[in-house]
Amino acid sequence: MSTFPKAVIFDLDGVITDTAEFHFLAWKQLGEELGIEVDRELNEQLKGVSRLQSLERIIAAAPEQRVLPTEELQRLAAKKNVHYTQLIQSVSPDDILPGIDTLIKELRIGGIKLAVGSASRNAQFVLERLELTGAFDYVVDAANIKYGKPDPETFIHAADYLNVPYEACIGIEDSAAGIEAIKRAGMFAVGIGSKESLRQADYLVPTTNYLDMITILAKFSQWNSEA
Ligand code: B16
Ligand code: MG
Repeated sequence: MSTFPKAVIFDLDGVITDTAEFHFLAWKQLGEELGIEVDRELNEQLKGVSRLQSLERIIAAAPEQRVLPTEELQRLAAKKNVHYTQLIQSVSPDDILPGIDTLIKELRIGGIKLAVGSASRNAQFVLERLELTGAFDYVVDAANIKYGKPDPETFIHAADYLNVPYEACIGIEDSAAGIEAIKRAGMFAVGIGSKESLRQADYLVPTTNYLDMITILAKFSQWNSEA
């Protein structure tokens, strides 16, 4: 087994840029329109989860149970996306989270392939706004993914495209669903956030400021030698 990774698959929202906050604000606004409170605790369960599934979780969290027809769910999901796309118009390269630019550059110099594995159908637009489109060898199109996170399909799909064995991949995620997806894909999982929500991560840092290539490679190598 290689002690050096061949690919790193980055999550987008909450890892490369803080659009996770914009998703929260957009769901909160929709929640207010529906009379359902979307607080940060509920929001943790939405991170990394597809738009429609997030909406289903919000509706399930309402004190009184509601059953909405599919067309209504789709209309509400589209409405949330209107709120969200308004918020992301202002995204610029200044919004790349600290440490990410350096990490991308160092990994590229190290000859490691790079991909984005996001559940967001707005990922391409956000990457364009960040002027990062050319930085990755592959960007997973969420529209082509049948089973969203926590299913491993997003990460498997990226590794297959890059032609890299799963155990030679590192996934970086800020969501519990995403960390579970990376682990189910048989990859090394770097978590950004708290131990309470990202228990399954192989290596955890509180914020992207702490992402350092040398440490990540050392932790990966240790994980591989223990496997
Ligand atoms: P959209 P990630 C995920 O992106 C977000 O974490 C999640 O909150 C959102 O619901 C999902 O994308 C779908 O996004 O509505 O833009 O298609 O974290 O996987 O990069
Ligand atoms: Mg995320």
